[in-house]
Parts: sequence; C-alpha cells; structure tokens
Amino acid sequence: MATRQPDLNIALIGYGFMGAAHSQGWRVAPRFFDLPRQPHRSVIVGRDAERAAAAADKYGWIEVETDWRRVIERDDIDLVDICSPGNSHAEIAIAALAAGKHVLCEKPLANSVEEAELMARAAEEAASRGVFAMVGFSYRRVPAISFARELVAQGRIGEIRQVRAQYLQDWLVDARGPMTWRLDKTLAGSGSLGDIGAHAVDSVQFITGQSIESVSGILHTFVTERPLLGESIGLGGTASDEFGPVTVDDAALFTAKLSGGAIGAFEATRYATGRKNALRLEFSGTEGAIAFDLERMNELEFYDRRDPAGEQGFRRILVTEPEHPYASAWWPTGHGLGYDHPFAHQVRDLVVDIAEQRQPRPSFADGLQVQRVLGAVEQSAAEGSAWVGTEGH
Ligand code: SOE
Repeated sequence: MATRQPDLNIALIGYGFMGAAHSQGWRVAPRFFDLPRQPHRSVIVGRDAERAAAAADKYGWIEVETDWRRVIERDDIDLVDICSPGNSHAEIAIAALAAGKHVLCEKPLANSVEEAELMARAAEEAASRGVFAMVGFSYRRVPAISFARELVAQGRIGEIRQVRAQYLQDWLVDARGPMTWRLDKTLAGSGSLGDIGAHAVDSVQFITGQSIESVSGILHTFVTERPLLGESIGLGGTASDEFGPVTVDDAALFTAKLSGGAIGAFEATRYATGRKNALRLEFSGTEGAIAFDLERMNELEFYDRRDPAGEQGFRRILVTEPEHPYASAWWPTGHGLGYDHPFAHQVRDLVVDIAEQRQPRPSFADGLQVQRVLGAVEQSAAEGSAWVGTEGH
C-alpha cells in the first residue's frame, strides 16, 4: 500500500471527445489502482459556459470556468489537463508549468516544432522544480502495446529490420461530411498526419526503442471544401449550406529510416473505407515478428522463429493475463479492455510518477521528437518527397 500524499486537484481544459476520455480516466483510475495521491475532478474549463456546465454534470466535475487563465491563477489547482485543440496547447502548458502546475497535454504536443520546442524547454525547467509534464499518447498504455515493447526489449524478435505502421479511419469518406476544427490547419496544425499519424509514430518509437531519423513522404487532400458545421464536437456533426476550405491533409504516407537500422512504411488516413479505428503495427525481426491491430486491442500476434519448424506460425495472445501490463487491476482472464482503459492507465502512471518525483513518460521531449517527425514529413511532402532528417526540425 503506497503512502498517501496530499490530494491532487485537477483542472480539465476542453470537454469534447478527449475531454470525455480524460474525464473517464480521472474517474476510474483511483477506483481500480491504488494511487498515492487522490485525484479530484475539481474544475472543467470551456469557453461556452452552458456546454461546459453540461459536461461538468455528465463527467462529474465540481466547478465550471470559461477562462483557463483563472484556473492557472488558483492556488488550489495542482494539475492542468489540456484537451483543447492544438493551437492552444503551447500557451496553456507553458503558463501552467510556470505557475507550478503539473501538466498532462493531449497529443500531438503542439501545432509546430517551434511551439513544441518551447514547451519541452518549459517542461525541462519545471522538472527541476519538481513540476512535471506528460504528453497524452494514451495508446502506449494499451496492454498489448506495452507488452509488445517488453517482448522487443527482451530480444524475442531479435533485430528489427522492418516496421509497418498504419492508422486507418474512414470518417471522411463521405465528401458531404461537415467541416470540423480537425480540418482547419490554424486550429489542428495538420490532419491525419498529426491526429492519427502521430500515434503511429509514437507507438513505433515506443515499441522499438528506436527513433525515426529521416523520412520521405507525401500528403494528400481529397476533398478541399466541406459544408460548415452547425454545432458539434467530436468527429462528426450537423452540416449547414455554406462551405469552408479544408486546409489539412486527408492522408499521409511516408517511408522512414530508424536509428537502430530498421526501415518503416507509415500510412495515416481518414479515407480507408471500412476501417474505423485500425492502428495496425507490424515488426519483422531476425528471430520473430509482432503484429497488432487496435480494432482487436486485446490481442497481440507473435511469431517465434525459434519454434520447431513444423509448428511455426503467428500465435494470437490474449493480453488479459495478470502477467500482462495493467491487466491485473481489471477483470478475470479473458475479460477484455476497451478504448477508455488506457486513459485510466495514463492517470495511474502520471500520479505515481508525480508522487515519486520522477519524470513521467512520454515527456514533452518525447512529444517534441514526434513533432520533429511530423515536421519532417511536411517538409518532405513540400519538397517532392525528398528525404528530410528529423534532427534539423
Ligand atoms: C486522441 O488520442 C486521438 O488521436 C484522437 O484525436 C483521434 O481523432 C482518434 O481517432 C484517436 O485518438
């Protein structure tokens, strides 16, 4: 039983899709994990007071604020959780860290490498004062993805030669689907590349322990204007008669060279007809292989070349055994987890790291590295798919 430290009062900025997912994480984590600090859903912040109040009721937040600056000024707030669009991340995170608040910031860390650099610098300085920042690449905490990293670290697939990473969704296939902030570059920074490609990049770097050093890519926008939205949050909404320009990529494809000598093929798209939320990862090594599909998130495929020749084949491991990462906190063997559980795992790890005064991962420096990859892909696409290094970004 961990020693109990003072409670942790949370302010959540944003009440859309991610605000809901993070609320669930804060609500559930203390019920299933033994946390050294008790998180309180203290304040939810949204510019629209009525909608923020409705979200507070629905997700269990005590107070409502319409200006994030006011929660940062408050002495009783310990942690700021940023779930607003990417264009607000840098300003809020830097102000919160300067005010001594721990920060959890949704991915991608920022809308540009420049902003991400400022954030990483602010986080490094804050860490020297015992104030910590984490970026919300929640899929690292899918048990099968954490387990894949363990298998790779143990050398079970040997030296990784090739990586295939796809993040496939199809919610934009209908050209009459409405505009959302996710299709506006000034708010979202980029399209499929930053929203879902960032997960593919982070997952690959996390599992392999290698970083992407150079890329060659293309970006493509299939539908360049869409009906403006009436009122909506999340991925869909109600369309109006007016049209607005889509200023981000619909699909991103790139090849990559990794620091450990592996090569990778990446694809992120919202036009993969029939694929709903398929983050697919495959690692081909000298001794074996691993494959994962988020649409079957409780499973991991593992191929071991050391098995007897006549018995070789991908085996399907149900990642719900007590030996598997995070699994013992939940249900009996075989009773799987869903999309929201990694948000609880993220809260668990963040709270424990804060209590132990240890840098949580992924850090803002990790988020900056992903941002450099995204920036390099954008530059490569603008330069006719030239190879671009991630270092200079
Ligand atoms: C959040 O982690 C997120 O990347 C969303 O921003 C995407 O839109 C979602 O489809 C996957 O999760």
